[in-house]
Amino acid sequence: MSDPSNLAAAVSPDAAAPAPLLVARHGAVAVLTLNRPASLNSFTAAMHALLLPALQAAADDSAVRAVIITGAGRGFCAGQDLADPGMGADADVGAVVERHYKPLAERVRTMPVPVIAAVNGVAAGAGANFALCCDFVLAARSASFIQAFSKIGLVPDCGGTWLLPRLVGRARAIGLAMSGDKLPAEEAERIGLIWKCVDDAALPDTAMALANRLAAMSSKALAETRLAIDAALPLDFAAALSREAQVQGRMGRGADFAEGVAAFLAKRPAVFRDR
Ligand code: T3D
Repeated sequence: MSDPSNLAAAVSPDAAAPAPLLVARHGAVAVLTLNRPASLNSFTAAMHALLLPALQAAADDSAVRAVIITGAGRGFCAGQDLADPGMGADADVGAVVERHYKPLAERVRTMPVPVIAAVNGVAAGAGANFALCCDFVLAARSASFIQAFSKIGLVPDCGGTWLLPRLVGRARAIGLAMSGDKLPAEEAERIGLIWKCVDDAALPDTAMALANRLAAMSSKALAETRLAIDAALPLDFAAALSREAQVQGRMGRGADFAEGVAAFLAKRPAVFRDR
């Protein structure tokens, strides 16, 4: 993936200001880079104005088969920019969450293709939970995760209250959210909060290799797998089995299944097209 700032086509609402989001395409992989490094890529209204449309564009583009989200500079994302006018302490915080963080979390969790967070540095507040919304969280060894909300009198948002107990259990969810302590990437991997932690220098290439691998798979099967696992959580075993049968029936009628089986029997790589 190398330095995304060299590769990205910047999109900014203000041509004079550096674009707060960089969007690049590498074959079937879309790379979105949060680009406010001086403020650890904290979310502003201007960044939100680009981020959700960029995710939507990736969802709508049938040539995109995986998405990587990462940060420029030494941080991934420090959550809400607490100094952004209309978004910080003087804001109707509930309205900000409704308007920005809820659609963002929902968009990531329902993408038709896998989404990888390549967490290059600190991920705090909504920045941490935005990463945790992604299907894979790959983190640089020097990165960390902070549920910073309690320190400023808020509760976890951007899906944190739902995600944390499911990922690491109630005791750790409560511990992380109440303490607001910094959780190093290695510890985050050890307790199952994230997929993997890799050496800092290896993060871009590891993320791109994973994205390319996922892009070559059946996007439909991967998206339905995410949905099936989330949908099964509140179900009893019998209901989960019934849902599996119903979804598998639909998948079994799809072109990707026919192609997967044909490729296996012919001992050739499959070419999946469904999305
Ligand atoms: O409307 C709403 O508010 C609702 C939405 C809420 C969702 C949320 O995300 S609430 C949580 C908001 N985030 C935080 O509370 C985290 C605040 N940041 C920090 O605690 C620390 O910056 C970090 C632990 C993340 C990193 O610490 P460190 O020592 O590595 O860096 P630093 O020196 O604190 O930060 C570097 C610069 O980024 C600094 O600016 P400066 O002094 O160099 O000009 C700092 O002010 C700026 N920065 C970091 N985080 C934010 C920020 N500026 C604005 N907002 C931030 N969230």
